[in-house]
Amino acid sequence: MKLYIGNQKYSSWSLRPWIAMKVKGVAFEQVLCRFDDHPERIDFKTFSPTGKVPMLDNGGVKVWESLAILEYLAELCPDKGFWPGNIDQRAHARAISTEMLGGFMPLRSECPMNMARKHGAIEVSDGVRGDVARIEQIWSECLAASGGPFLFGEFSNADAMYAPVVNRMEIYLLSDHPAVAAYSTAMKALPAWQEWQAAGRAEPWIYPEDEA
Ligand SMILES: N[C@@H](CCC(=O)N[C@@H](CS)C(=O)NCC(=O)O)C(=O)O
Repeated sequence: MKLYIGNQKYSSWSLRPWIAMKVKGVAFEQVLCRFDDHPERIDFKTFSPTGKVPMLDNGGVKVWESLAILEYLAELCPDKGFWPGNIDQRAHARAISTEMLGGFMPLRSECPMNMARKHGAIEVSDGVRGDVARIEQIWSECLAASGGPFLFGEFSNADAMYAPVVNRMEIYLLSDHPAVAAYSTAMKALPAWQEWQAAGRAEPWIYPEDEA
């Protein structure tokens, strides 16, 4: 199984299936595809119909779109708990995952994920403040209901979808909500998180458009 990903410093969509596969112990080969115009750059259109990463290739079965990849993995490995086992929790997990996929545009555009950025506040819009408040609500409700340490207890696809937000909250000092602190501590303790972050920090390539 091959997972095509973008730069680990910046590619928040790539992080989602990558961290889920690592945490759940699904073996895969990763293919790093740089965003810039370097001569070694692989043209994303040669492997991905949308020209975007992430893209999973399982013996010729191609799945693109981060949430579709996570759904595929859940079906491929039904015993690994990619989604919560309880139907009510599963519905909730899918709802907040879809909310992440299609929403939070101000946060996503003004506060890009950046694994190597020094921590420091930036000026943000009311839209970002609204997104942060909604995410604080989602995380605090889920953690209160499940008891943590992840949104539905054990790590699930919902956590994969929100993983990049942990970085954004931290580097731009966006929240001092206790649920954000608790959730971030759990996420950052994962060996998979640490592996991704170390790889992102080791990348020498800087893209000004992703440096808020
Ligand atoms: N909705 C897509 C978004 C994918 C996406 O925007 N990927 C970015 C990297 S994080 C990308 O491939 N950008 C390259 C480009 O737009 O040329 C998903 O969930 O996978």
